[in-house]
Amino acid sequence: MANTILTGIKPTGKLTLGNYIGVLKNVKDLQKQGNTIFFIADLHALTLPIEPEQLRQNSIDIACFYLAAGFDYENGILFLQSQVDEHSILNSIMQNYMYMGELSRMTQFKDKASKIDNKNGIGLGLFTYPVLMACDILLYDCDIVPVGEDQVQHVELARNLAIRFNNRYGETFVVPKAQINKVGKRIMSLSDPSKKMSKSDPKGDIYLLDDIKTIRKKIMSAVTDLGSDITYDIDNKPGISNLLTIYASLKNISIEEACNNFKDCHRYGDFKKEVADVVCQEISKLQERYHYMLENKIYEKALSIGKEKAHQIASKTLKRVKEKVGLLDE
Ligand code: ATP
Ligand code: LTN
Repeated sequence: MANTILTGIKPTGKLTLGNYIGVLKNVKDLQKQGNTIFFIADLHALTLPIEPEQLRQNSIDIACFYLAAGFDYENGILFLQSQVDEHSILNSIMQNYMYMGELSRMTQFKDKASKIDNKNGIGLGLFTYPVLMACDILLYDCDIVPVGEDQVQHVELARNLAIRFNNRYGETFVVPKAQINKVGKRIMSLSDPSKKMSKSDPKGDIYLLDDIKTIRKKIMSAVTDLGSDITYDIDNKPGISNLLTIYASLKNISIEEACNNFKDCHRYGDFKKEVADVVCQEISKLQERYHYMLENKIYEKALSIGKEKAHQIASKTLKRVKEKVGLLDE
């Protein structure tokens, strides 16, 4: 049987080059590898304060970017998490099988909670985030969850939860596995290459909707390291290594091949110009397709078909779970 591949992006802010390289860029290839289910994790975006209008706009943007990246919604499923009620219902069942100790060890929780000044004002949803994320995954019997490196810990938790539930009630859930990119699993900030490029913590990062001139400028002024050789060395040359990763992943080549392309280059400026060319070319094509999806409202059709298809699958899983735990179904 074909694999089921599922992933989500939360509409917390404007999408970055990190999101593109980590997930969006692979959408087309993933679709060749199995049944694909992609969604917009809008309920997850509520775990930190966000303006309603911003949330709505970000959600539409993500749908358009999935489509612009080449997602074929007739042969896969694209939907909004909040429009498929089964996510929330399964969440209220599964939270009883996840332990507080496990949740408090999650790096994302510790990281995001540490940035909130008022420690009494940390929402419960931020803490229980991985339960809902596990439900997103388990509802669709999916085998593979392609994510950036930062999300692997959450997928592991979903895996443990599935195994725990199956042990208690018998085979119910497919046990999922995270899949990370060989190149580009963690794109770093251009202004501080010790930090992840992240849409909710802007650090001079490249946004997919930045104008092309701005993107070029940001790359040309990216923080680099001492020396002038173009070599991959995360510890001593984090800035250059990050630019090499961006270059290699957009050109679909290995880091070794990328280094080889620049073995005779001894000027950071020349190297950055080539990286900028590659990024600008790719992003300008993407932007063109994004505008097409937005202006022609293609996303509305994709989401409305996707919602129905997602509901069909999710309702079957939920029924199975309700039966197992002893909840009466009609
Ligand atoms: P936030 O800043 O709100 O935590 P984010 O930018 O990390 O968001 P998500 O919605 O959490 O974005 O991520 C969507 C997908 O993009 C995830 O699979 C995530 O791992 C991946 N991703 C995000 N940032 C990067 C990055 N810098 N490098 C590689 N992959 C990334
Ligand atoms: N937590 C993820 C978004 C997300 C997700 C999921 C990814 C929510 N539910 C299920 C994969 C599978 C993130 O922050 N990128």
